Amino acid sequence: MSDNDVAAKRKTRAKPKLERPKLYKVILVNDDYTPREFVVMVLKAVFRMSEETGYRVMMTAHKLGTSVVVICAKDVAETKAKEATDLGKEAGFPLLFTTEPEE
Ligand code: TYC
Repeated sequence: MSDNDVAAKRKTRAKPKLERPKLYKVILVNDDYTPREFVVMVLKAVFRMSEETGYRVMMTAHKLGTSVVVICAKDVAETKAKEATDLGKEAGFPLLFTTEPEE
């Protein structure tokens, strides 16, 4: 095989496909004990939400049971969910943030 043939072959060789990393949802779970204002404070502190967005996300969980907070990389989702849940725990509230893979 000549050098030219090798060069041509390289160009047509299939690139190994890099799988796009799966995205994860952070989910806020409603409970009967955590004060509404505390939930909004956590959403603002951990997820950098505005008061308005935090209130909307909190009220969605309050009314429907759960609310999607953010969709991001797995490690970020898990770190933030733990950070936010721990803030509730430290204050004596059962506030819960979970993660799940996006479809
Ligand atoms: N349901 C709580 C209350 O009435 C407020 C609340 C909202 C708690 C959303 C958790 O994920 C939550 N005080």
